[in-house]
Amino acid sequence: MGVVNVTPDSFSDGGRWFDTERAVAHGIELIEQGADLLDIGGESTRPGATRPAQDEELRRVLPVVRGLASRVRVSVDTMRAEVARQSIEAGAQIINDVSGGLSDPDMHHVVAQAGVDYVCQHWRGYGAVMNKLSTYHDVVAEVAAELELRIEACLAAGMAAESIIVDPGLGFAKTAEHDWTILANLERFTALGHRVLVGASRKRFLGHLLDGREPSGRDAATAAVSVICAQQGVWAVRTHEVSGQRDAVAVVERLSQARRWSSSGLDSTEPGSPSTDGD
Ligand code: PMM
Repeated sequence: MGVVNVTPDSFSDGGRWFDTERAVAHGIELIEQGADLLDIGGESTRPGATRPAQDEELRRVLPVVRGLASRVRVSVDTMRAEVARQSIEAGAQIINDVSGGLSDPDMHHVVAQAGVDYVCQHWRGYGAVMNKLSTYHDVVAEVAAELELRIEACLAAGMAAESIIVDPGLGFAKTAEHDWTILANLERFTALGHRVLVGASRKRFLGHLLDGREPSGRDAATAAVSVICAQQGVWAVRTHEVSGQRDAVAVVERLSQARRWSSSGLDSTEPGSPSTDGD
């Protein structure tokens, strides 16, 4: 899932794609790099961020959705039911709600009525306060339990179980230590029985690991996280850069094919086996 932030203030690419034409061109570039989905967002969720008014969010997002939805599956990153409703009308097939429905009481009903897919992320509060909410005894158990409650709310509003995608929400009311603990226990989230999405791209916990390196220098580390996610059966990773992530996931897929071949007793140099072109 490639990220198209139509915001002046997102932490890793704020302002770069902040007009319709540039945002659509960036989306097309990510499709060319191999993105299967694009996530379009008009509100920065970084710690300390202030929220745009709803009209401003609509003004940022809708033309970009219209410009990209005929080319690829489009997701819209919003916490507002009205933005979700109008985005679906404009062609979005997924609503990515980082608040899991906690921000807007109408969100689950709008999504359920439209019958589109819904990313239900773990969340405890808006960017302005979320760093104060990162207290856990057992982060994996608590995030999984809080997500289960949100899944129940989605189902109660009439969403089909298959349309729900869960996301542990790396960096959302979580310290770097919490993010690593979640990544070390991804099976707890795939065990919830829904598709899982992970958004690690260029995040703070990778910046800490890399001694404070700038967000744009964190893509190789992000690709390493994408490998771990692919190995753990995560359905999608949300990333700012796509080509390196695609390559990383291709290695995991090729390796699991080689494992299947070798465990079935077949030799990869046999006719009809994957290419042996000498590289
Ligand atoms: N992270 C950000 C924004 N939206 N959505 C989901 N589902 N998961 C995430 O981890 C996530 C998200 C923050 O990153 P950005 O400012 O680079 O968009």
